[in-house]
Amino acid sequence: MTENHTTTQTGTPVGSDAHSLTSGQDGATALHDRYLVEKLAQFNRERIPERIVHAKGGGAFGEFVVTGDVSAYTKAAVFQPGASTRTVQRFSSVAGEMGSPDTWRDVRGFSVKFYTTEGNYDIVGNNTPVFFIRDGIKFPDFIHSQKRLPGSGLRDADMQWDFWTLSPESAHQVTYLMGDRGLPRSWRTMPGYGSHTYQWINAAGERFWVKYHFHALQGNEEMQGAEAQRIAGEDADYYRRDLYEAIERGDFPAWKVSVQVMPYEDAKTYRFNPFDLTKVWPHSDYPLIEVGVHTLNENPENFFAQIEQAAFSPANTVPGIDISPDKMLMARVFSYPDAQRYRVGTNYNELPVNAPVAPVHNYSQDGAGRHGFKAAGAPVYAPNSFGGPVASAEAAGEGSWESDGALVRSAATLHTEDDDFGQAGTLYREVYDDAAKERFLDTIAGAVGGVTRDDIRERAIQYWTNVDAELGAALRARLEADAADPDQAAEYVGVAE
Ligand code: HDE
Repeated sequence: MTENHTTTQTGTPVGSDAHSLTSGQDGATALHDRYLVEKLAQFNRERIPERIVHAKGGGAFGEFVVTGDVSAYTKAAVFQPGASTRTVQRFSSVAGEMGSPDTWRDVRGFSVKFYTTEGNYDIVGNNTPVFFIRDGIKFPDFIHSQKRLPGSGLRDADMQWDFWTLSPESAHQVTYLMGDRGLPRSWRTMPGYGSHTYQWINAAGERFWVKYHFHALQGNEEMQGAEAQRIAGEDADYYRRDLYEAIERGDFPAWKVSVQVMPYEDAKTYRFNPFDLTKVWPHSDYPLIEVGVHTLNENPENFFAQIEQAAFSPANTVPGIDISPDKMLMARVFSYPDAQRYRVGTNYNELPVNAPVAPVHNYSQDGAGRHGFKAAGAPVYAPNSFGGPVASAEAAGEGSWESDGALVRSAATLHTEDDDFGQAGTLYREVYDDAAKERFLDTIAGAVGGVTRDDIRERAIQYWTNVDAELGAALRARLEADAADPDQAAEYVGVAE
């Protein structure tokens, strides 16, 4: 028997990959053809549930090299001068299913797992610095409104705009989505953000609030609606192919990583609530500080094993980095490990793509698909007198903050400039140039034009009026003109597909 003979899953040689075992050439198939049964059974189980959001994506391995000195703000080994750390990154679209076209208008996911010496650190962000909502309790409703109608299974502009206009905190993110950021040219030419505010802790125990920014060294490039529409039909895997081919030819994409750092005490009096994910911190308030460069330099050998099963989580933090009182972030640190246990399996962290390079010591054990195990005499409980691992007092105090006291269900704020539309208006007026403003009007006119219910359409016009009064008036005029002459109406590419 040579090395290259087909075997069963248990290693015994098989007789044929072409012919089932039958009683005579035209007879019934024998149930005891266990290779046939095994082959069909394995095949039926090839799929795991696709991610409920961010199902379509791609990724690669890379390296993060520190180029700045942020040791005054964090003691995390991964960010100390001279450190370099292996990583895996996954990019994604949010709303579309696993086979959906890469170039549908959408926000894009930007997840990086750093295999640090102190355990895995994951930044699971997007290509926009804000999000549609500010409390995780709304997330399933938001996603339902962007996915499909229960009856027809179709996406639907009415429910998208119904949710957005009834949740005005979405305006800032929708202004990004309907702008050029909604159609990147490639994953290589888009920025990434941690989006949330995180906490950094330095060696002296001092705390800071930080936001991460990844700027593509390739530059930012987008595409226009008509081109995106065409590509969606021609090559659904346009971004995935672009990344894979670039890395294959040695054209390694890289991002400069910077942070904004806010002193711990500033959070209480800053003009915006720094833990509200619908807000940015203007750079004039907190400038960017260089941390390092992240380069993707190695394609996966196996997409399923290394990218589909990659399990990212904002709960994966390391000493010197923790979460903040952002209600979205607190919901996410519960949700992601839960998603992985369901989607990949209880022991997902044992898979090579998810396993840390730092050793794992704790008293969890067993479960489906367990691979690693404790030595025969190792203690299986804590506390114990047998030299088992003990929790560290140093880790116990980290990542804390003062809370307001009583348990409440409200979002009252003391921050002076916390309204839903202000920063969206600033983005539209001050960041978009005239050409970008025109494209923006085209896009929202196309999108709102897909709304069939008059009350929702009217609310959408009001929503954009709240962002910018002139924009609202221009949108109303445009929708009226489009209604009078439907042939001239802009074709809308994207979320309302
Ligand atoms: Fe996610 N999100 N999300 N999300 N998200 C998932 O995790 C969730 C949010 C983001 O490349 C899921 O493994 C909740 C914000 C990315 O594998 C799930 C809330 C941001 C990815 C989940 C949010 C993101 C996900 C789907 C509200 C940007 C892809 C399966 C509290 C700052 C990760 C999975 C990858 C994936 C839940 C909000 C980014 C279900 C509950 C905000 C990039 O766990």
